[in-house]
Formats: sequence, structure tokens, C-alpha cells
Amino acid sequence: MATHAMLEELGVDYQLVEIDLTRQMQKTPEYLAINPNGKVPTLLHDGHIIYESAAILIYLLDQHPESGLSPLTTSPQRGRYYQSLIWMSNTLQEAANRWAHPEHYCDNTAGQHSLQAKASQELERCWQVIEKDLHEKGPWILGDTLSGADFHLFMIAYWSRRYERRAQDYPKLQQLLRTLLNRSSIQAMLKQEGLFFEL
Ligand SMILES: N[C@@H](CCC(=O)N[C@@H](CS)C(=O)NCC(=O)O)C(=O)O
Repeated sequence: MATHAMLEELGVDYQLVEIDLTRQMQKTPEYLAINPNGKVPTLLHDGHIIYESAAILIYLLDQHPESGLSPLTTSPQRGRYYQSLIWMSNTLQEAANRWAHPEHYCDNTAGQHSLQAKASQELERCWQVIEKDLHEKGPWILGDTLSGADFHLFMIAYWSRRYERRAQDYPKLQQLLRTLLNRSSIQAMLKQEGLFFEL
């Protein structure tokens, strides 16, 4: 989703190959051969395979410095950019995963309920961390500059829209998501994937 929106944002030629998760296409031998984790997204570029949304965003934007959507490698902002993307991947997104799929982490029902309760608290904490940052240094994750990190946030916020703790319930997050939602790249991605995000 974030990869797709970024390809639209950059205006590059690309081919979208749909991997239907409801049909477990991500677990076929053909797909596992390119991404052994059996998860989407995966980018194939110039004979290279790259998976992990955050890594793909960093890679794509490094290929397109003219977009201005990632800080220069020598900029102090680069640290915050890496930090945001990696923190969202391994802290925010992981809490969202535990909430949505407790069965991936624990076999028994009582354990799953307990995991979900903890995940909900962690999600709330994560949204509060971002909200505070946006309040102090927004409107974007890097302050006054839109970056790939905001696209990554949009994706996690979208997938969490029906969870107990939702990004859009926080005013600054809501504002960021609403501004992104109005971008033609995000609109194109949602339309092509048949998705709808009501804020
Ligand atoms: N850390 C990975 C997570 C990817 C991920 O969890 N993808 C989900 C869809 S949003 C998926 O493929 N789920 C299918 C499955 O786990 O079988 C990333 O950011 O790319």
C-alpha cells in the first residue's frame, strides 16, 4: 500500500502484481521464492528483490532524490527519518499485528485475549507518541517536510482503522491523514486497490 502510493507519487513506470491474501497467494512456492516471509509487499527493480515496506520506501526515495521526500544522507533529519520508519515497523506495526492476529502469537484463547489487551495499550501509547511529536514539530513526521515516513504511517493507520485504538482519533494524526488522503497518489492507490478510507 505505501509502496504502491509512493510509486504513484514518484510518477514512475511500474507494474502492479496483485497478491490475493484471502487466497493465500503470498504462501505459494513462487511467491516464497522471492519473499521467504510470505508477506507483501515485495519490490522487483532492475533484477533486485526488496521486501519490508520501510526498506522499499528508503530505497525508492534514494533512487529519486529529486522528489524531496527523503532527507539527504548528510542531513541531520536523516536520523529522524530512519528512526521513524524503523520504529513504525518494529514497534507500532508489531503492536497492530498483535492486536489483529493474536493467534499468530499464542495458541489458547485466554492468552490471545490477554495479548490483545496488551497490544491495545501499546497501540494507544504509540499513537500518543506520534501525536505529541506532531503537536510539537508537525504537521508531518519530519516537521514541515512531507516524507516517505508519512506514507508509511498512512498505511499503518489505514490497516488500524477498525481497531480499538485508531490513529484518526487523535487530532494531529487525523489532520496528517486527511491531508495525505487528498493527494492524488494516495487516491490513485486506493482506487486501484479497491480500498476506501473514511476519516
Ligand atoms: N514488516 C513487513 C510486514 C508485512 C506484512 O505484515 N504484510 C501483511 C499485509 S499488510 C501480509 O502480507 N500478511 C499476510 C500474512 O501474514 O500471511 C513490512 O512492513 O513489509
